[in-house]
Amino acid sequence: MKHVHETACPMDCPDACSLSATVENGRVTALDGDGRNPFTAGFMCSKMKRYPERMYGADRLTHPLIRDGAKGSGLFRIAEWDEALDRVADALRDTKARWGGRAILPYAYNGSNGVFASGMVDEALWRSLEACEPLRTLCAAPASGAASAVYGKMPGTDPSDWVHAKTIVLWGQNPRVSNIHLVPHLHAALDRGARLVVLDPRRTGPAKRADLHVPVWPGSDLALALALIAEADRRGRVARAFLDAHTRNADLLLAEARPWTLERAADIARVPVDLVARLYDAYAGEGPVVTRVGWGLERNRNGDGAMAAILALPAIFGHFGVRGGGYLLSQSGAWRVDTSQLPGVPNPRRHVVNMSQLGSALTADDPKIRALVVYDANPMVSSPNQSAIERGLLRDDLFTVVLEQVMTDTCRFADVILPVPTFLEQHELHRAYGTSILQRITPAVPFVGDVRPNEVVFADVARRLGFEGPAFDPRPEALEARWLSGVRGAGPGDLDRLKTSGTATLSSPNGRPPVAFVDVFPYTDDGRADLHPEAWRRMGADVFTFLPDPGTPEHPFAMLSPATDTTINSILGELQTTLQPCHLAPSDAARLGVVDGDRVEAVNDLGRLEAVARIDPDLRPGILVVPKGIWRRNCPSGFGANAVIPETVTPATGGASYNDARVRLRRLGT
Ligand SMILES: Nc1nc2c(c(=O)[nH]1)N[C@H]1C(S)=C(S)[C@@H](COP(=O)(O)OP(=O)(O)OC[C@H]3O[C@@H](n4cnc5c(=O)[nH]c(N)nc54)[C@H](O)[C@@H]3O)O[C@H]1N2
Ligand SMILES: Nc1nc2c(c(=O)[nH]1)N[C@H]1C(S)=C(S)[C@@H](COP(=O)(O)OP(=O)(O)OC[C@H]3O[C@@H](n4cnc5c(=O)[nH]c(N)nc54)[C@H](O)[C@@H]3O)O[C@H]1N2
Ligand SMILES: [Mo]
Repeated sequence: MKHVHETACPMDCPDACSLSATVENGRVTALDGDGRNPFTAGFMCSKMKRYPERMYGADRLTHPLIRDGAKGSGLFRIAEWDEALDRVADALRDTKARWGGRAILPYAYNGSNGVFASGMVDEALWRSLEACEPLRTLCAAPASGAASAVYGKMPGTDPSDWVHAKTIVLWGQNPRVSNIHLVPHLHAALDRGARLVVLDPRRTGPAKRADLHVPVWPGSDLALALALIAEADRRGRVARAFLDAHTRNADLLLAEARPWTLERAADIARVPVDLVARLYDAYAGEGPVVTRVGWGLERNRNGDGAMAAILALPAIFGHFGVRGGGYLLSQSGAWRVDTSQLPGVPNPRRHVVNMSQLGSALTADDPKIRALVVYDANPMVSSPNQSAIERGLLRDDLFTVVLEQVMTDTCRFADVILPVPTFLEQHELHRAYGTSILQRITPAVPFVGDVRPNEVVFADVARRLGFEGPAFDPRPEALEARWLSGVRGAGPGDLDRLKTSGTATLSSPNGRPPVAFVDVFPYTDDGRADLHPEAWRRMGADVFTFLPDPGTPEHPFAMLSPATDTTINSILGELQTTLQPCHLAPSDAARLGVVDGDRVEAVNDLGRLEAVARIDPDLRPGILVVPKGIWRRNCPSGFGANAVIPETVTPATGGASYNDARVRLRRLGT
């Protein structure tokens, strides 16, 4: 028996492919792209082709497990659900009774899943217990915070409009890897004569095709953006009429930028000044100009200010108001969803824990975390300061439960592991962030093993603790209805299509994607863009003051850990067989006596990692690349990029600063 099941990919990726799953005798045997999502248009990435191997692989979790050996030993015994759930409920009840809700830490990111996987039943439980509130800063905190503060997260320039652009700026993004369905739109524009500008420390694929590649030193984007703004001001190139009509606080931003010259920014970015002058010309020249703002530039101490200043550029230069001009960051705000109200559940003020500082949270005394609930996350691999996290997870007085699909590096430290289904076995609703598409996900096959979705697990735990009511209803139809009732941005009939076809996109009155400042205006209170965000000033966050490079003579190398095309964060990392690489520039390799394939170590005060040296002509001297998401089994000393990544965060949004890792590099041998 063979049939095809229509579904959608919920990975943490802008694209959100619509997929068809081939099902033979109750098993998914293949995944293919299909055409229901016009953006992904029938093709899918190669990494997700391997998802069935993950689903049925040796690491798949199919039964609840209870620790049966020392902490971290990885020894477990199979248990019935009732026993496992009783343990979890007892631990939460006891912790709350003895130490208060502040001793319970839920640790959840988005897990590469849909909207049911977090923020729904789980959130009702945490509010009821007055548990710690995790601040979701592992990714996109500066991006999302700046997009909200400046434009209220209005929709950006739709990729299908890029063909109209004269200049495309890819700023801190590598779409060939992390957003492949953008590439055809990029090529279509280039084929029509558009110019391409890339700002990236690495010579990425698009950088090789670019008319201008600015190989910025990591963390210097704030300086560059402020210098562009100041230069526009000095040369009278500021779009004054637009600023007066549509923005607030532009003069504050101009004043903030004034001390920055192109020379000073070039110095900070460690690039020749003529490259910065050409960057200025690209912004000041003929439009439409569209900036694709990526996430690479936010992952450092200056991330908040860099994001806000770059987002201000289309306003300063007057790039809005035309098809193909403006910016594209995340479209996640397009539907204007607010699901913060949970029916019948109080919303007390809770102790906030920044997820990028888990190591500190688990080793602190006030509050001392006694119960940790990890779901939709793999902190042993993905979160900063890996050694501190390991020390915390090894504490004998910490009870840890992990809800997972596969035996991740984090699971090995659990007291209880609760197995959950993958998107091919489950009901979900997924909202894309590269376009506005919503897609309903239904099970392609029955559960693999004795697994239960997050929402069912949290409802079961809540019931054991005496919490009940509509907010704890885990049925997919109830969750979908509740989520959809929070949508504020849908046009007439937009959501009806979800019911009939399982997908929905935002429509615009003329049937074409909205043009900013023509069809849509900032979703801020007054409909204006706030170029020097008041929200941040009120917090006292000084985001536009450039913080200097954290490198020292002892730790001079800047280590980046970007996405690769074989994993999504750490997902699918279990299928990898190659050892962790560390890419370095040929001149650095020659100086250190390193040849390709040598064993090297990167060290700083936080920790050390070992890797296989890869000489990379696309890197400038002084930069190392160790990809994110590598599992311990592929790390020669058991430590990955996050072993040397600090817990320092950005001033306004608390964003992780992965690319602030500074290390020294040493050859260990062949
Ligand atoms: N295949 C694949 N796709 C993915 C993911 C994945 O893991 N694998 N992850 C998904 C997720 S969760 C996200 S958030 C997105 C991320 O997607 P991207 O925005 O592409 O983010 P990164 O890969 O972190 O970095 C992008 C680029 O920024 C550069 N960069 C690093 N530091 C700086 C800097 O200071 N300034 C500038 N200008 N550039 C810098 C890096 O060299 C890199 O080429 O991709 C999503 N898509
Ligand atoms: N060094 C370094 N580290 C980074 C980054 C970097 O640039 N450099 N960038 C980071 C970025 S962009 C991001 S977004 C974060 C991601 O941080 P995390 O979300 O912690 O990392 P993932 O590897 O995506 O882990 C998600 C886990 O959720 C599980 N999962 C999927 N669906 C479900 C579900 O329905 N229920 C449950 N219970 N679990 C589920 C998956 O199996 C997977 O193990 O990591 C960041 N880590
Ligand atoms: Mo991310």
